[in-house]
Amino acid sequence: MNEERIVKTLCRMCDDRCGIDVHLNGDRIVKIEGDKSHVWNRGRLCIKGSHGAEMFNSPERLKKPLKRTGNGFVEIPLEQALDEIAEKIREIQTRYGPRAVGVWKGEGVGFAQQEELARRWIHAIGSPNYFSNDSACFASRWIGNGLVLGPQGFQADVDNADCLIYWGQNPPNSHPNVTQQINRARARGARLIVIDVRFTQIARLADLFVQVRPGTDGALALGIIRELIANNWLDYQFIKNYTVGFEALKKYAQQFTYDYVSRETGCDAAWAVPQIAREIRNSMPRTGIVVGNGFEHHENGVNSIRAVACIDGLIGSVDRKGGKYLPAGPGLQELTLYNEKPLRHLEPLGADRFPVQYDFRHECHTMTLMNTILSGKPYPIRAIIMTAANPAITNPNTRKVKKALGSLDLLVVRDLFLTETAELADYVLPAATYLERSELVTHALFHTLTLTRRVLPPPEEVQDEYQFFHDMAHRLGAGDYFPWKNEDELNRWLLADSGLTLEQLQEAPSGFQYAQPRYQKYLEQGERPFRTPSGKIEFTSDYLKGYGYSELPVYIPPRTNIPDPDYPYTLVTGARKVMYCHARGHNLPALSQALTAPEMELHEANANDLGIQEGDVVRVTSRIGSIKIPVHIASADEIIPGVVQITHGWRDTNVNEITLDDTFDPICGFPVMKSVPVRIEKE
Ligand SMILES: Nc1nc2c(c(=O)[nH]1)N[C@H]1C(S)=C(S)[C@@H](COP(=O)(O)OP(=O)(O)OC[C@H]3O[C@@H](n4cnc5c(=O)[nH]c(N)nc54)[C@H](O)[C@@H]3O)O[C@H]1N2
Ligand SMILES: Nc1nc2c(c(=O)[nH]1)N[C@H]1C(S)=C(S)[C@@H](COP(=O)(O)OP(=O)(O)OC[C@H]3O[C@@H](n4cnc5c(=O)[nH]c(N)nc54)[C@H](O)[C@@H]3O)O[C@H]1N2
Ligand code: SF4
Ligand SMILES: [Mo]
Repeated sequence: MNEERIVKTLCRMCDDRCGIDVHLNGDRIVKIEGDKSHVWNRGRLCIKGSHGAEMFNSPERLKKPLKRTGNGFVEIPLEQALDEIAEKIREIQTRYGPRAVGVWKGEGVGFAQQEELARRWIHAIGSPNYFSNDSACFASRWIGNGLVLGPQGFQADVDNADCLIYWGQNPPNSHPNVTQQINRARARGARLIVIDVRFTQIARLADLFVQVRPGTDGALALGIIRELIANNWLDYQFIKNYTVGFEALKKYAQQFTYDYVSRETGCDAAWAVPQIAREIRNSMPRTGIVVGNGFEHHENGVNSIRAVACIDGLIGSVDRKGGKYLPAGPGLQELTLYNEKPLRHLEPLGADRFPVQYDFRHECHTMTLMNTILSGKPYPIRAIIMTAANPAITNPNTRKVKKALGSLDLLVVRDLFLTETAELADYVLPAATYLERSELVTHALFHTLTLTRRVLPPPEEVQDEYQFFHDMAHRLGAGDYFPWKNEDELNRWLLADSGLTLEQLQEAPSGFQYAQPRYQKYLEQGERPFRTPSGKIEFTSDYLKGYGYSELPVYIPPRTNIPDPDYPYTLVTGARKVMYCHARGHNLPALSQALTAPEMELHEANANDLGIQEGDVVRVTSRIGSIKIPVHIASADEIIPGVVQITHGWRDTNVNEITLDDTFDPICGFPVMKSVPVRIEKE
């Protein structure tokens, strides 16, 4: 009989990176438990993490490459699949030019190393067309914060904050460990403010909950700015020495009176604004403000995020203990080729219309991609190599996504399962899971670096991300960019300048602490300590002005504030459910049993108007289509009247069939997935 053994590594069922103990019996994973010694999750796991073995052992997991034929998919050997794919890529690049091929990385492999491999590969073969789930995730927060503070990884220092503001984020569902951090902070007396359109789980813990209409956070933030300025609750020394644009912001914020903010947000601003401002003043500078995905899917997201980041500058919480802290990175080598082989002259797709997105993220625009595939304009894109993404469920306007991806000359999908997107592919390649690869993962807030373990080798014809991009680059004459024989060699190279070794990391399976926290680093960094164009915190941005945008974080009311008689409701999507990560997990019994069906949250007053009872099926129609879905009636105050919420990720009731792919935040190009005008009818 085999003895049970435990291997420590990190969970990647979502991107939260909890420490896990993987229990093995021989070469079988029998269970996964939380790593009690891990600084982040301290032994806890969410339901997804503790069922990682179910995904790993799933009978539905792909183990062989599939090729589409006239009779559907057939299994073919890996080497043949790679040869044929490389040949097709060569043909397409010869016929249409190098940029006719793109790569698309999804949330399934997270960010950092695996993302950088995809970026490296596409540049190595001469195309600038890198796409990812980032076009609808987190990039707009990066840009909004980056425009004000500089594009670095500022994070709320939750463990040391005296006041925490969770704004458009619900950690119990999306970041369970953050909830524990918040609980610990509250136990030592920190205050908690939550601002959301829904009375969420985190709102239930809050000292102060403020409910706003979708897409109106910018108005509230500017109202708070006005209040802070009017009361002199500011860090004048910091403003004087380290910021630009204060007078212009002060002048602009004057319009954000209680009346105006109340009208826009729907909250009682005369009550909410002074209370929030006073809480901020009482904890200054130990105020940790977190903005979530709730800000991102609106036409005014970046400017709303900028307005919130301005508060950090006004109260001098930037890089302060308990404020908006800037942790040090581990100093890994750069895998991407943007410096070595910049390809902007090849017109990365969407960079002309959304140059800020490209400047900050070196990322193309997935909604433009769908139109480009279908129209051939501004130039043909005929092949997409996709890994760890399922945009046939997760991108807006999924009917168009399916049409576009299905019409490519070559679609290759690397996944663990035959997803809705994989079903459109010419080749489906089975991918290694997080338990079958080894990568360097940073928990910046704790300054730890972890080398994740290859708990088991992948099955014979299943490749990790590195091996795939390596083999493909070598077949396409770009092997020089992928000189490392395997992931271990790559990891060693990544560490070369960091002063760390693989061996050191191997000896610290729950993470190696590479640095100690240090605050106010800007004091030591001369005249231009922040990475903005001016080197200071930018309340106004000349850079944005240069592209024709407003220099101020202006608030433009969302269109949904004036209801369209044909589409009188505002659809918010994507509120996370703890058992699923986007379209993932729905095929795993333990997770799907925890929540068996999607539903639409509807305010009880609206339900009464429409004559709808709990569980009734309604038709929800936007200007691009309809879906049918059962209703959950939210009691008064749980959701704002006139607003409905549907979570994405379901195959048969896919809300992204009705989200819009042609209405964008003008700065970052994000689609409106949280302010979609819809009509609701009882079926
Ligand atoms: N279980 C699980 N965890 C996940 C994911 C998952 O799919 N499942 N996805 C991961 C990913 S990729 C991401 S990006 C993060 C996202 O993580 P979060 O940002 O934490 O997303 P949510 O927890 O859904 O919180 C979004 C909140 O915004 C609110 N909201 C919507 N519109 C508005 C608005 O206009 N203003 C305000 N103030 N609030 C608004 C919603 O009601 C919701 O409560 O979660 C990550 N974690
Ligand atoms: N309406 C609406 N839509 C949204 C959102 C919203 O709030 N509302 N949120 C958006 C956000 S924030 C995001 S991040 C996107 C996410 O969108 P996607 O990137 O499409 O994310 P997933 O649906 O999780 O798809 C990940 C895929 O990776 C596969 N996978 C898992 N592990 C591995 C691995 O190790 N290797 C490989 N190769 N594949 C793996 C999974 O099986 C799954 O099919 O969705 C967006 N879509
Ligand atoms: S939050 Fe859950 S799914 Fe995400 S890493 Fe932690 S245990 Fe895994
Ligand atoms: Mo995301």
